[in-house]
Amino acid sequence: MKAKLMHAAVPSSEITPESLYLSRRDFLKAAGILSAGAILAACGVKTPIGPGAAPGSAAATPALGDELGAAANSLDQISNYNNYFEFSGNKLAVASLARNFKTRPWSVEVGGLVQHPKTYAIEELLTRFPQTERIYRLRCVEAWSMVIPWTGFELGGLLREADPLTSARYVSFTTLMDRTQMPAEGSPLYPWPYKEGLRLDEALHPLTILATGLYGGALPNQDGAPLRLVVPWKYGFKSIKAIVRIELTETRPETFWTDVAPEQYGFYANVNPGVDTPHWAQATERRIGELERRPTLLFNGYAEQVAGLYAGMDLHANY
Ligand SMILES: Nc1nc2c(c(=O)[nH]1)N[C@H]1C(S)=C(S)[C@@H](COP(=O)(O)O)O[C@H]1N2
Ligand SMILES: [Mo]
Repeated sequence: MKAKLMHAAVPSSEITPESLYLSRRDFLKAAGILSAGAILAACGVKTPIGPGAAPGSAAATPALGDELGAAANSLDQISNYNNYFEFSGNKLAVASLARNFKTRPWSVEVGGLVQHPKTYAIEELLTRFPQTERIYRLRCVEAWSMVIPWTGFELGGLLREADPLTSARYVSFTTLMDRTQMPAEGSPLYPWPYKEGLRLDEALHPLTILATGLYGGALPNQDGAPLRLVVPWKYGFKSIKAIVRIELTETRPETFWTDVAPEQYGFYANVNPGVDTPHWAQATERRIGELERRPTLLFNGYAEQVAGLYAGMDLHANY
């Protein structure tokens, strides 16, 4: 029943059933076309070398997982447990409320402090920038997490095309404002539309992507279709959904949750087991589908790639 709900959200022609996706990958692996190492290298992640990592061993492991060996969450889990306050604060209700959300026509305005401001049709973004697969952990500040096989493209490619002026230091992102489709945007409790922001160097980091799909198929509406930011080393609220505007700015942009409760949601929001936030202890997390809690990793396990961005910064004061 859940699976039907989920598939209804995206035209079935655009969805690759999870089982088909996995078996196709097995085929590619067996044929030597795709190796776990190749996938990880594409993610900028070093493949572990050791007794368990002999060449060919990947083909014997059918499950899809992250570079730390954790299995990916199922499409059913990823598309039925969602934070998307424009539709509902109830994670289990978002999928059905977002079912008829219109993702076409869709355009994204790129502007602000750039040489080449431009409004892109979503189709152009999908064809112009190379789409890659990234299996990332998503860690919500509420202390739950998932492993998600995204399709998407590096935000850096788009920003380089826009060509930021030397005065540009931040990037701001804005979600669609449309009360007819997103009922909660009529609520006076929140400062709509949803906004997020990154420092320019964070936005240009190769791990930062704009996601356009999941499990080789289209991005379900509830996960932020047609275009959604993914910054895997930061709490999930930075990964803004249904983006319509990307703007380069000189000063730090206002962001939705920081505006709602600054003591709770910092601008940086780097995953950090050593810095508790007022409502949630952050040392451990619940991976959706697991019973035992697991330890939370500094920068969500991406420290090797991103810690350098914060050299010399006090991570407690700047959370
Ligand atoms: N526009 C918008 N983007 C959003 C949110 C939201 O409410 N509105 N929720 C954020 C939060 S808190 C999280 S944890 C992730 C959840 O992504 P998922 O539902 O695909 O797992 O989306 C983020 N992006
Ligand atoms: Mo979140």
